Amino acid sequence: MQENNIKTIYRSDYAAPEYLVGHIELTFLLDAAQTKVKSRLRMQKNPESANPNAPLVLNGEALHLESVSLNGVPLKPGHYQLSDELLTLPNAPKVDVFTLEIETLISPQSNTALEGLYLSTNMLCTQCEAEGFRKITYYPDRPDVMARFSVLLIADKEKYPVLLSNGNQVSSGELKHNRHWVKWEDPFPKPCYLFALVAGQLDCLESAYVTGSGREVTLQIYAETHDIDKCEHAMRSLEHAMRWDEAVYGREYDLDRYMIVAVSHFNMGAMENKGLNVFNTKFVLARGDTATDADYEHIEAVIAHEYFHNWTGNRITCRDWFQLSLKEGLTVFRDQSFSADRGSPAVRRIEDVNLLRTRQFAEDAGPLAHPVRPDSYIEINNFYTLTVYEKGAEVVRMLHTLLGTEGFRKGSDLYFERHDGQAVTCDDFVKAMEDANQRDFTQFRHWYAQAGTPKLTLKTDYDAVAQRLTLNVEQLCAPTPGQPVEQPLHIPLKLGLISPSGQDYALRLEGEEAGTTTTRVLDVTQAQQQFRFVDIPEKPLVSALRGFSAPVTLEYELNTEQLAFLLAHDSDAFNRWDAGQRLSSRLILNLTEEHPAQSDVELLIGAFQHLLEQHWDDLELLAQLLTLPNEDYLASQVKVVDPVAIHNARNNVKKRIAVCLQTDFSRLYARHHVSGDILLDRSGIGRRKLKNTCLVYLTALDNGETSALAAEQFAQARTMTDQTAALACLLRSSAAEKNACLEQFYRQWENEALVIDKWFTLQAACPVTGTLEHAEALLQHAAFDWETPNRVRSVIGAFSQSNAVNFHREDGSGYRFLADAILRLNAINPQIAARMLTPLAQWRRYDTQRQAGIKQELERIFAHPGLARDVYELAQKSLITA
Ligand code: B3K
Ligand code: ZN
Repeated sequence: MQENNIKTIYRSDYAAPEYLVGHIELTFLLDAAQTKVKSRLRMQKNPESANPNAPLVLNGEALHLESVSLNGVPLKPGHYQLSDELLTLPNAPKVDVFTLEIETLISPQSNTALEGLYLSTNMLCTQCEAEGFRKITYYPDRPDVMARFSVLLIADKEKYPVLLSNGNQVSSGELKHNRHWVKWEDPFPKPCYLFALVAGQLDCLESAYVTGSGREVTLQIYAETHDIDKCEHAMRSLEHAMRWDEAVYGREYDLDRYMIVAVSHFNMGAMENKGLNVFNTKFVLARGDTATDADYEHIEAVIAHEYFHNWTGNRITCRDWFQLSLKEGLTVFRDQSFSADRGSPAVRRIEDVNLLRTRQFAEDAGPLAHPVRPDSYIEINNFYTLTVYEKGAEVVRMLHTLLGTEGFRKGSDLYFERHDGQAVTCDDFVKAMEDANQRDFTQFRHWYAQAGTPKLTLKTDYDAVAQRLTLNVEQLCAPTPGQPVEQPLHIPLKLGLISPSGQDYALRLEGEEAGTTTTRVLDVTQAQQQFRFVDIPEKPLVSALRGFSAPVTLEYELNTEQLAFLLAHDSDAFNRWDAGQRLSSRLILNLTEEHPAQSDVELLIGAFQHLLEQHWDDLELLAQLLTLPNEDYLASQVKVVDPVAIHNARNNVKKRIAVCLQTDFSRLYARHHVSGDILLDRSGIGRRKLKNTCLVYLTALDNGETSALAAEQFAQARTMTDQTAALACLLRSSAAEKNACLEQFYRQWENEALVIDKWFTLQAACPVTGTLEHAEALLQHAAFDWETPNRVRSVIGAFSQSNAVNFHREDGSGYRFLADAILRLNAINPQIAARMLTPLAQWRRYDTQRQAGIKQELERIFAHPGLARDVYELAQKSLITA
């Protein structure tokens, strides 16, 4: 346990900064072992400060302070106070502008937490969000202090030929002792979390872009030499994202250069530093033979996400970290809309909702639940959560649904016009949406304040004589510990009514004129509400929550026939898929309770057969419709989760489907499998997704013939999609070839770190018995490295988050494995350690034996001396008794 430095920060304690920084001049004498940082700040007392006598307080951690001077006069230690986290100057000027100069020493190569300035392979780079800048120099490290940055980088010419920072390169030159320098200036004032520098031996892929208004921008992607041939897709993605933001939001890029650097040691996906994005290599590098179709898709989405932050995050930033969703929720919504426009909107929506419903809903129902705009935190890095990101995006999407595309655009235009160059709040965003559309979103704002997933219950009453359907809607907001009474939310309920012959009825509420609309949005605002639809000649089925119009759980009783009917007929692709998921979940979960459900199996198989007989333009969508709900989703449908029973039941259903539809799957596989296929366009992606879905079913039969099919695909694959899909199927089967294939894969890709990550993941996530021992052995593999987050995620993350059946072994050994890893990571990289802890927070969902096993490990973690703040907070909150 760790008790020093544990302090809870409250949103209600927000106060304007005491001092402002107009300009900061940074000089770095770069060296991996020891870097000298000189900072020269032009500062002034904030005229809006509530406390005119407050001292000047600067944040700083793990810094060696060399000197401080004020207006050119060196300060003696008596003139300031220094603690582990703060540098305080009680007598800083209260009125005049003054200059503060500070020199510090830092050691990038010993920085394994990868926050601040650190060494990744041979490259020096930074990560400052949320509070990493304080590990570089003493500074008011908070997002509402915005300053102009000038940065001078000095380094050895051979080790660090490329020297990058934010903004524009203004000059450069040579120095003696084989050193050189480059000076950068960023004309846009920014919070220090957006500062970045990169130094190293890097190659560059360059492209020219002209904005809608004619500004010429140089686009550059930097990577290590052997990776530069894998940057084309990222470049094309960036160009598409830039064009899209111009067309959809009217936003152009604002500097002469846009740089992206791919680094192999990175705590998360990427970082939107102004003009100089730093990326995890995983979200930049792609070549058909090294990256899967899913990788291509994720790269495009993350490149777009970071680019979109230039307006939603950088030009307009957050006032404080409680407002994180202001930039993250909005930017995720923007990247989701972009991806939908680029590919199959239905499939993208299905993927996004799947993530939300399985992972975010679980977070929102567990001990780590918090509102989209949290009220308190101990370690802000713990709040880069699915709730802030994914639920935050759903909240923005609901505003879009309520206002329509035009109204939303009016709102975003006003937001950009009003707040450009400012640090603002979630409330400011909603206010702009309201003011631009003369709407009142007072009630809607509760979405930002209330944690928990609301439940929406629908009941219908059909009056055949009056040809009227009455829809009774009830909303129930989950009580969250420590939260006052929950208020009813403003929920956009998008729906349609489907006739017995499968047609959508025109929707007219009582008292309205007749119209032709077949899908509409109802404003649900009360705890209980009634809607009456007229002119409905026959009893319809409700297609509720079309496109998943609100992040809620839906209770609407439908029998299996009705679900099969919706799967076949709903005009809303998302709801078609959802009906299929509900239908197959019911079947699988019945099996765990050992109810024979032969008729239901037949029903599902009939529904699948019907799908297979239709003509499909969107093969990806067909593949989604044929995929059984994942184990996380199934787990979310039951009160007490038995991961082994769920896994087995799902497998059983999969096998029964495979047996019945073997001929269809084989035929479909043969039709869409093109040996040696490398087509990376949409049609290629759809074909591969569909035929690999067929392969999953076929190999579930686990016979010599199906193993041979997978082995052949593996051997002939020219795309990483086909190679890994085949290998995953082989590893799950009893195929004799599997070890040889694993071996071959390793030898083939030994020098491609990202592919070797896949090699680790495929094994750690494999549901066969004995994977725990295998994962333990993987940690001893020469290529495993505790200091590389991607590698840690590829084994420990994959095992604990994508392998429920092994992780939840009844003897508790899976939990022990994870806890050991967390404690080891605690000393190396607290952010990664804390990320790994989240599966343990879910302990209340399991049976008593598993609960005890998990709790025991949580307690062991919590009792560990020297726990980092990140791990401390999550362990402590997970253990709080409800
Ligand atoms: N803003 C960064 C995340 C920073 C995480 C700090 N622990 C990436 C993104 O959301 O775009
Ligand atoms: Zn983001």
